[in-house]
Amino acid sequence: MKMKIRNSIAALTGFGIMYAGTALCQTGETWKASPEVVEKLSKSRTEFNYYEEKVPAYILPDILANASGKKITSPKEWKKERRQEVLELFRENIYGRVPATPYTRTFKVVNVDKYAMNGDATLKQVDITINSDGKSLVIHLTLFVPNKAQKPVPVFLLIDNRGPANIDPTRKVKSEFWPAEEVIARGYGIAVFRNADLDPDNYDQFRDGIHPVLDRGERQPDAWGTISAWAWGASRCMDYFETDKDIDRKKVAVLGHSRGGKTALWAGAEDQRFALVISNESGCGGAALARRRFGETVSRINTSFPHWFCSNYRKYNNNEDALPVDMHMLLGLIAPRALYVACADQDLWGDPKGSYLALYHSVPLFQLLKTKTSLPEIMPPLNKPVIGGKVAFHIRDGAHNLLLKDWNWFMDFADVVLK
Ligand code: GTR
Repeated sequence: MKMKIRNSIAALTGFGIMYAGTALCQTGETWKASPEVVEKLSKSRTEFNYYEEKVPAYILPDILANASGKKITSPKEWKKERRQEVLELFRENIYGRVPATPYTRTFKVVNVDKYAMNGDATLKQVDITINSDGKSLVIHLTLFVPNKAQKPVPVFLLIDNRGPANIDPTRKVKSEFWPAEEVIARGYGIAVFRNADLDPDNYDQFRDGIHPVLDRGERQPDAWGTISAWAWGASRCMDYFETDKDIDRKKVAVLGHSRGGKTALWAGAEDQRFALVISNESGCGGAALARRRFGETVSRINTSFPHWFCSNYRKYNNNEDALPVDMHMLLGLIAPRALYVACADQDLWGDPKGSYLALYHSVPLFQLLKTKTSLPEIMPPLNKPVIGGKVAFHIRDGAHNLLLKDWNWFMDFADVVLK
C-alpha cells in the first residue's frame, strides 16, 4: 500500500510510517536548506538529489513492531526480545558482526603528567593491547581529567578520524575538533583514540588493523567492516575507563564526526555502557534516513568506501526500501540512554533533515522505555539546539566540521543528562 501524502508530516499505516517527499506544510520557525546551497551542490554532483520536493515517498519500518508486525508494548518486550533482533538486523545487513575470536587485553599507562594544561588537568596516555593467537594490536588512548574534580568525572571519548594534529597530547597544537582545554574547564574529562589504530581507512581486503588479529577463515557477507572495527575500539577504551578511578564509568559519552559519527552511533548501539552518544554530521550510514536518498546514498557510500560496511549492505544499493530497518531504529537502539544528533547547514550531503526525521521517529522508543522524551515535528531553526528529554539536536551554520560551537552545545546537554 503506497500513497503519497501531501502537506502532512506523517501518517500511521498498518505497516509503518508513511512519508511524503513533498514540501511539508510547517508553521513556526524551522530550518530550510538555502536554495543557493541546493543549487550549487546539485550542479557539482548531478547524480544526487538535494531537492526536498524530489525525495521519493517511502514507508519507514515501525519502530514499535517486531518482524511479523506484532506491536511491542512494554519495556520488557523491547529489552528481552526486540532490541536484540534489531541489533542483529543492523549487524547482518549494515555494519557486520564482530568475530567471536577469544582475545586478551591489557592496559599500560605509558605516560602521566599531573601538571598538564598549566596544572588544570592530569594527562594519561594508555596503551590498550589486544592479543590473540600470537598476534597483537595497540590502541593509543589519550585522556585528560580535571585536577579540581572532587569525585570521578564524566568523560567525552572522541573517535578521531582526522590527523594527529587535532589531538595533540602536549597541547602545543590546538584544534576545535578536540577542544580539550574547554572541556576540562567545564569539569569533564576528555579522551580520544585514533580510528586508524583499529583499522586504517582504506580498502585493502581487510589485511591490516584488527582484522588479521581477530578474523579467522573466509570472510563472510556479514563480517565486520571498518566502522564496526572502529566502534569496537571505542568499547575497548570503555573497558579501560571502567578501571580508572578518576572516571565515572556510568557517565561516558562517545562522540564522533562524520564517519566517526556513524561509528559513535554503532558503538552506542553495540555497547550499552555508553551513557551518551553524540553523532556529528554522520549522514548516510549514520543518522540520516536511507530511504530519503537525499545527498549521499547507500550505493554511493558502498562504492566510495567499500570497506566501511559488511558486504550484505550492497544488496540495498538503489534498493533502500528493501532494508528491514532504517536509521530511526539505529537511534532507537541508544534508548533509554541519551542521544545527540548534530548537523551543519552547508552539509546537505549528510542530509540534515533526514537526520532530524530519524531522531524524531526514534522518540516513541524512548517513550516506551519511560523516559520523558519528546521532540517537535518540525526541525528547529539554525543554531537553536533543541533538547527533548533524552534526545537533543542542532543544526549549526557552516561547513561539514566539528567545532567548539558544537562541543559547547554537546556539553550543555551533558550538563543536563550526565551531571
Ligand atoms: C565523505 C563521506 C561521508 C562522510 C565524510 C567524512 O566523503 O561521503 O559519508 O563520512 O566523508 O567522514 O568526512
